[in-house]
Amino acid sequence: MKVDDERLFTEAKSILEKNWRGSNTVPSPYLYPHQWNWDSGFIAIGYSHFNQGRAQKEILSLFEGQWKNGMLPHIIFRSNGSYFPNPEFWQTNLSKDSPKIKTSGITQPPVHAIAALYIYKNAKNKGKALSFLKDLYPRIKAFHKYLLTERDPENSGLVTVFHPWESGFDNSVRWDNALKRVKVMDLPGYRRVDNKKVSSEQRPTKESYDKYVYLIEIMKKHNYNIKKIYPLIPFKLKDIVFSSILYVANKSLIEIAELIGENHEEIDGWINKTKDNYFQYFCAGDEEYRLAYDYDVIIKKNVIKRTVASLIPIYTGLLSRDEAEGIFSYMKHSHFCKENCTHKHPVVTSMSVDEAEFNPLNYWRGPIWININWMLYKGLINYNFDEEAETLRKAVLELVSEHGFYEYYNPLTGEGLGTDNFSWTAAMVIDLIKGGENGR
Ligand code: 9WN
Repeated sequence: MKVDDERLFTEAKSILEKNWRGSNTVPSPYLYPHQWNWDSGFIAIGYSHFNQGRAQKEILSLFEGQWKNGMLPHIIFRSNGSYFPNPEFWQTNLSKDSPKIKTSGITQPPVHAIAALYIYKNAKNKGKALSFLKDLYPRIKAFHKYLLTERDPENSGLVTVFHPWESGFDNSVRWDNALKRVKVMDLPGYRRVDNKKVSSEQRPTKESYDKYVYLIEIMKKHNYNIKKIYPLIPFKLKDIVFSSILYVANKSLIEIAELIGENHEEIDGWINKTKDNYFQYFCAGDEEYRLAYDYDVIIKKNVIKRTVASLIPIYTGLLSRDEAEGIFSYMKHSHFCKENCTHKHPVVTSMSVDEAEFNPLNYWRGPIWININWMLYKGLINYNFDEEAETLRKAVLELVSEHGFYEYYNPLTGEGLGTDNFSWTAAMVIDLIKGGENGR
């Protein structure tokens, strides 16, 4: 199918325009009427191609929610739009570190340095972009420092998540075993909104939500004090995607430091620490596929489930060419659509179609997500797999062009799932059309 890039770009742009709320962009007006952490990073990458001012504002407004300990929360509440859990549920005023503005009490993957560098590279007004970087740099650095200290008492350079929502891959099979160990007690009453807005077969189960809520209750009980939470929370994993993004973000932060004349020794130290431990923690000796897996800090074991997270190391550039080739061949034989597909776009699914739990409709348990495919695309480019990268790029654009700007897609049919008019899908499409940083 031939995609009309101009038409797709105009549509994507109009979705971001519609979802813009004066200082930030909602991920989707219907399902997510507030500001989300990693969404804003991806969204800013989209804006960097046509509206420098908005791109900068998107990131700066997000950092208005930063906590005094450096934590950047996963949600900034910006309207009365209905969403559960709402600020009354989070009660972040229990923490001495929370800001005045209403936020959630957990974080999400740090794509902001990557986005900020993008904004600079694509900026028409380099002077303004430099002031933006100067303003933002200490705040991003404080966030990364929080992740590499409070969220890494093991001093590994890899981040521990306390809650599936922190990973951004909420109900992924990656978290199933760890969640089995979470025994819910004294759960407060709560009312979900998500499964009234989107068909519940596409959303996490009640059992998952009970655990999500219970984990937050533990954090509240300890006033969101990480030092108290760390030893006792029953869900604690070194997240391979989160840690990979942080590694790439630290590389961007070094480039930013150089642009604004800051010393980056401390960041060099972080990068080296991540490099030294990445393989030890994430590569579980999977002889058959040589994939990488999250590490469960409590049972000191890897989570051997074949999901798209296992392919994300290609995004870091930490792999040898041989290892990257291994990832790529796996990507082809087990994650791409197979014979039973009615749609033929070779776009990567969130979970291997060969895993028993694969479900084409349910959220992070099978469907295709565009931001993740974007990371894989960037990884392929890094290793000069140009032809393969182009195949993936075209496939993503075809999928969206045929089926619309959805939150996720059924890999068997291409049908859009979750909410429509989804901002990061639009933003990633813009970047794939416009050719990345510096039009690459
Ligand atoms: C909880 C906003 C967010 C994304 C996450 C995605 C989904 C929220 C939810 O939506 O999570 O944070 O209510 O399901 O899983 O990655 O940031 O788009």
